[in-house]
Amino acid sequence: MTNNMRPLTSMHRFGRAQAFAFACAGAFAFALMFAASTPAHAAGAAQAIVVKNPWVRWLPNNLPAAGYVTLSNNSDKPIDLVDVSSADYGSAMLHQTVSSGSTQKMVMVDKLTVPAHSEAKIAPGGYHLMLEEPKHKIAPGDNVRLKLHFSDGETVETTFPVKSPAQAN
Ligand SMILES: [Cu+2]
Repeated sequence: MTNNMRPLTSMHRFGRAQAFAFACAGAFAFALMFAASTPAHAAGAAQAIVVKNPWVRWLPNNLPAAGYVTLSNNSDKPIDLVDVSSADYGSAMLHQTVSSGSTQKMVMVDKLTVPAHSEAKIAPGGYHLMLEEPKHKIAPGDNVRLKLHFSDGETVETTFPVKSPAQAN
């Protein structure tokens, strides 16, 4: 137990960012330690984009599902989400819900900018990741994988828990 505690103590001298990068370097034990307090992110070098609160709203009767997520940009430059793909859906697109008068429609969007040191929310009523042509049966309680492609060349693949409209509140 004493041996286990020593690295934890020395880690307090690191800043949070350094500690986070350290976890990314592949130290599995540290990754586990930080799992509770840090958002989900892809493995590898320190990422400019961090993905938070991913989830998919499932609809019955083969209606399209919608993916929602908050994108946080830790870099000094704006970064665009430019594409979405999925191992679980044949079609994945970035859509935006727009109101004109009393009607709403959704339009395809070719990018979503995440401002430097800020966030962009893909959330109900605004943007969504339109998910169609499921490659296998997908139901609430499942997890699906979506890959987000960014203008800086990075891709982030993340697990999205699938929820029913009731679970999504
Ligand atoms: Cu849509």
